Amino acid sequence: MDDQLALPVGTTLDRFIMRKQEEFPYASGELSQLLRDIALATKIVNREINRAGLLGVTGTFGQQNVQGEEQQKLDVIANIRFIRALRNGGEVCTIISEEEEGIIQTGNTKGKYIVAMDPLDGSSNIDVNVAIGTIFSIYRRLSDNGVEGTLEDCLQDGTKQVAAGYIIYGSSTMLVYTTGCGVNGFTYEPSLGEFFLSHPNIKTPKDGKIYSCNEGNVNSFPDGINAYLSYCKEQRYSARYIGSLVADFHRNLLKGGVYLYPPTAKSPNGKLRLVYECNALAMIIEQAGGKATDGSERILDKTPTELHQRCPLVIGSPDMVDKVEEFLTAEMVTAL
Ligand code: FDP
Repeated sequence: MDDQLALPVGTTLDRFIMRKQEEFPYASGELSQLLRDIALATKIVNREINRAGLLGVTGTFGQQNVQGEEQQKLDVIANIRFIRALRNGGEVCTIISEEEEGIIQTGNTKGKYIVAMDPLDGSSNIDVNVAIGTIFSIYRRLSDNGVEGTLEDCLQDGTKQVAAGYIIYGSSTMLVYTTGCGVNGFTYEPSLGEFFLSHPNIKTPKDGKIYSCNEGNVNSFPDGINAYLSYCKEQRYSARYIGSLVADFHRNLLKGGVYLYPPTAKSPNGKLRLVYECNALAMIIEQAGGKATDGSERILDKTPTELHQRCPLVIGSPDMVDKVEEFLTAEMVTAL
């Protein structure tokens, strides 16, 4: 009983990052520092989100971002907080953000890393107290140290990510990340101001019974996707769609399921962004034993040509992603 009431607090994120660094004898500690900088920005953004209703920072900012989407005040705040933390940390030379059209130079020309991020994902849920998130990818720069990062540094294949992660601001706040050796999840303890390892070595179920997509778009989904959705109903799967990519992804990662954002009439290339949404989640799901494709091609093999490039996404439990692809292939064969 005593044990249940006073559980040990466990490994902090800082200690975990330090231990992982020690496993690599030549590691310089810069990536570890960068991960700590992200964790610091997360704590600040978490505070702003929790107090948003009281501080009057809900609602729109009055401007559109580069995608023509209405920016929320918290989108802008999160963008500023993350950029500031990465700039002050010193390890990042260049940043790509959903909220900014061009690449952002931090002034740290000796920084070895590039960060691509969606500082606040799921904007439509901000004002209604529903889970939202942050997504990030970390790349090693290709250009020489000592100069500003280049567009080429920012348009690397997803396979080149050295780390990727997300933060979910939900019933509790969690940071989940991978450096290519498995996926680990940390839960924030607000009274201590620390993240603690709560979900070590996350593996996604091989198969699942949850499908997640915006079925309001069925009239313009590809036939193969609609055939798959009919199959889900025949199988009596559960439909679960929050409309915050991070939250939908996180639930399916833990419980087993598939998330789909196919091409639609409004977004013929899908809605999600390859460089700072799809790639990070694709690396995480693969590290957890799952799959991510655009319906036919592995996400991590796609070479981005533009910073804000969109791409269809099918991501989740491997057997479910395979099944979606089977339906899409059958559609192509019948269309021949
Ligand atoms: P949002 O535009 O609200 O920021 O990243 C884009 C995203 O949210 C995802 O988080 C979410 O899954 C998706 O768009 C929701 O799009 P729909 O409203 O078209 O379903």
